[in-house]
Amino acid sequence: MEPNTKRESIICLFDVDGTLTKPRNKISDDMEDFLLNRVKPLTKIGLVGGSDFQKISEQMNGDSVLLKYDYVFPENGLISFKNGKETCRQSIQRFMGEEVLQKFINFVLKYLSTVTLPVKRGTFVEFRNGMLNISPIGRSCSQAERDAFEQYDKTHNVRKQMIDALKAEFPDIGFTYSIGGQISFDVFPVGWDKTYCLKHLEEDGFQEIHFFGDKTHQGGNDYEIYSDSRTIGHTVKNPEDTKETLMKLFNL
Ligand code: M1P
Repeated sequence: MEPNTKRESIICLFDVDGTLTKPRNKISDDMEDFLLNRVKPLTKIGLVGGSDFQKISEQMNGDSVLLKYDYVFPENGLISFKNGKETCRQSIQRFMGEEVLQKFINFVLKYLSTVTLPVKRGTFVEFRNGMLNISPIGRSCSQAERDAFEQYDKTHNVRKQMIDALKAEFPDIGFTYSIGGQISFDVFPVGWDKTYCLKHLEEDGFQEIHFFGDKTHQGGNDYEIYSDSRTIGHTVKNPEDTKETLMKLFNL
């Protein structure tokens, strides 16, 4: 890329966990220095993470992250910050409406009341800002119970069967279902993946939107934005690889 690239026309968007930081770690001083002092003078920079702002802030050395990066998009962009100011905030209840949401939750509770498992604990529906997290065993189970449920589910397909039942009951509700962890599955509106943040960039007229992520394979949470026609996707293995990719891209 030309060294005199116009900063206003290009943006580099970064996934956080695994891309700028080691998984569940803080960004290293070296990586932060590189991004802010070598990359930022050449391109706008933004963060798009699946987790909430508090988690992003912890990993990126505190709330000053809002001033260091031109854009910060927690929860895939349901919350949006531009130049340190909040510009947008979306939630599942605002989007779906109470009536629909409650019909859905009531069905979930009814369905779960018919499911018998080796053990069952509490907190079966966790209401988050941008999604419902549903756990047949209950989120308050112990680590040993969590591990046991994961094994049990591999042969009994409790979560898969429940998702099939939800799809059959609510064919037009517009939800996506994702089994990402051990004991639960996530439910969120179609399109509320990382591509959601791109709508906040529309009016800023970028000619190139580069995205860097480590989970760009199908099923990974970077897949949709990585393969979106509006972005130029870069798969990276870890923060060091992100740095190398940026050095090649900007001739650093
Ligand atoms: O990151 C993957 C998943 O991790 C947790 O799942 P579980 O508690 O089932 O292991 C949840 O935070 C879930 O939302 C998330 O997708």
